Amino acid sequence: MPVKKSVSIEKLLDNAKVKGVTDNINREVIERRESIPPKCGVFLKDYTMLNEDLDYNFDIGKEATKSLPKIIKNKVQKVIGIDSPDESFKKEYCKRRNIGLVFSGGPAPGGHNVIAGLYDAAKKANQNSKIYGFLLGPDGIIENEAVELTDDIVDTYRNLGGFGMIKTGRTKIDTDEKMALSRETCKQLELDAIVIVGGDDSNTNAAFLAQEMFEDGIQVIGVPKTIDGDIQVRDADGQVLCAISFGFHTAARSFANSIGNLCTDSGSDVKYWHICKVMGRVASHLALEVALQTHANITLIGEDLADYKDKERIKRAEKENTVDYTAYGMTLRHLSRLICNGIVRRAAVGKNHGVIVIPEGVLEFINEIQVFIIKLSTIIAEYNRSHDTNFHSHFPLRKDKLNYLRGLARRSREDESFTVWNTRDDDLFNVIPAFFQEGLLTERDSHGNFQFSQVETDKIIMGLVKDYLNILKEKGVYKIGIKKSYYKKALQKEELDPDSFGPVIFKNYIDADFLLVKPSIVSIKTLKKALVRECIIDKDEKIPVSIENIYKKSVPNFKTQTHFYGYDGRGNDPTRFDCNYTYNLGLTVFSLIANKATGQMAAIKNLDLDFSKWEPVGIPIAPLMHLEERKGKLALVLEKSIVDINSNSFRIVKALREKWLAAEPGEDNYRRPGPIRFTGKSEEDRPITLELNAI
Ligand code: FBP
Repeated sequence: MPVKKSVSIEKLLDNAKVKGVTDNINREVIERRESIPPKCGVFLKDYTMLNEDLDYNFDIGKEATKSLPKIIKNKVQKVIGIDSPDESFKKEYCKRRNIGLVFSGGPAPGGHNVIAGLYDAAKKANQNSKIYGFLLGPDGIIENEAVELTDDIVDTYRNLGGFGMIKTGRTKIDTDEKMALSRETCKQLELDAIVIVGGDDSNTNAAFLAQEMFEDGIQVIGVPKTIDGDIQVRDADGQVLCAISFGFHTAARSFANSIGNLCTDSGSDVKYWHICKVMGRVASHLALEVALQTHANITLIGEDLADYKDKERIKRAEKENTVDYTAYGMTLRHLSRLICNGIVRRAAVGKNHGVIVIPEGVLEFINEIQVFIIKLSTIIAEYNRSHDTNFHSHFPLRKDKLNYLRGLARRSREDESFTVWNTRDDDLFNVIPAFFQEGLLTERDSHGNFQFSQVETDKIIMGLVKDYLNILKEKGVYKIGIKKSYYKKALQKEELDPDSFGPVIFKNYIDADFLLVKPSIVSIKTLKKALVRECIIDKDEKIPVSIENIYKKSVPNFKTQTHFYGYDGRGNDPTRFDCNYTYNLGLTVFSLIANKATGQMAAIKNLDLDFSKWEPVGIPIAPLMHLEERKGKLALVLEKSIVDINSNSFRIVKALREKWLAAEPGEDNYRRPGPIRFTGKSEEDRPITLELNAI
């Protein structure tokens, strides 16, 4: 046979087709880059102005009034489009400006469109305006590391995910020195305004910067970013101003696509429970949306666990005229029992497989864990404050950290006023698994937050679940149900009478579709004993092959695969909802700047309604701030929104929980969300949570 001469690699790499398919840029990217999102009605006009909307009220705290006097009286501002304002307005609106923008915290899909919206609006008003992107987060402001954005840079990232254009970081501008350096940067770049695109902590930062730079005439505007979805703003009367932060929809859809695929796999291969941890440092919004998108069999919602009340304990305590604080909130043990219950019930109808969704921050809602987190955060912060070195560098090993804690427990025995770590805390801490101790002692982020993404939440919960399932297996409670028709067929093949064996082996032979082996039969030995006792076989006879096989099929093997969904969803290209939302947030930012606002957060009202009803607004940040425990001390911060257990979305998930567990014969009730689609009409217009909460 003639040998075909292969083409040289140089020639191959030069081939047009090879070049096309190995290029960094594909059709999806080109389509995304070329697409300009629709603008809200007000932005179709040449100019915009702001109208104070006095229908919104806030419960303003004393501390916020004291610390943020220059911006505390800010009101909600509605953006209005205007065609032909007077000349002086036009002149001010279109004056040449220098604006700096920074990403702060974890990436969230849509950030690039905030820049694109701001850039387009600023350049439309004045071609000579400059937009600077600070590099690597707030460090870029402190160190004056900035890049002037150009058409080329901005066009490269339109509608694309990540924060790659200027990167991000988690530094906090929280000392006089960092503040002075930031002010210096603003002076050097002759900035008129700084835009901080970030989560609750970063918007808190924005408020303090706005206060600090008020006299300098530098405006500071925040933008609500975080995949966690925990920046949701309502006024004191519950009127919604910002229904969700940007990035949430994309991350949830991305997680849901993967988890939906696991539902399909689980129902096909029928041998694994897929354990899916999903991001969300504290609140369970992402898990809730994933539940609605996929109908996974079990979804934990942290806020729901915290709300649990053990009625029996409460009654018992009431009778004794005392209060049992442990009756409020679910314990880890109780939670593991509930999960086991779902697993055992599904197994009973032949489904020893399924999908469990666990929010990364769920432990924050478990009382006993929360106590440890607060105590250890206080200890670490106190150590860092009073020593030259950092707690984690001084005690790099777990055993050193444990020794330090033991020392504190000793101190508590000698000094009654020292209560932060006592002997009981130390004893309890020492019996938890090493990897979990490691997790609880992990370094806090620069805002003093506990980093849940570093903790193997799923491992902790599933460890307890596995232990208890083993107990249930030994007790003969955890069994796989055998379809009656299958059992009968198997026995008839061996010419045995199913009706004489059935009542001896199964506890529900007469009236069930799925047969459950009696709890007393937990081994081949006990199976034989039962058959001999009922004189179905002789002592010396072997168990019939089909009976032994059926028994073996009834013995569960709990096999899991664990998955973590977080960074992947954060890096996904944005959904159309997030593309449109963020582009209009960028336009709103410019409108706020051009109209002299400061200390405001750009937002879009009515996200739950049709796009034509979206209303760009500025929300005052200072009135939203309240005191919260951070690094062991009370600090003024923007409140995080957690899942409201009275919301429609949660109540609906709760009501459908049993259906989605599908612990009954028949198919599961999974939903296939499919991948994020930039074009086409098949994707929902907004998060399902938003749709439901708006009803
Ligand atoms: P932000 O609140 O900064 O947007 O970040 C959210 C988040 O993605 C959480 O869901 C997660 O717990 C955390 O960031 C992970 O942090 P890191 O990127 O530092 O690992």
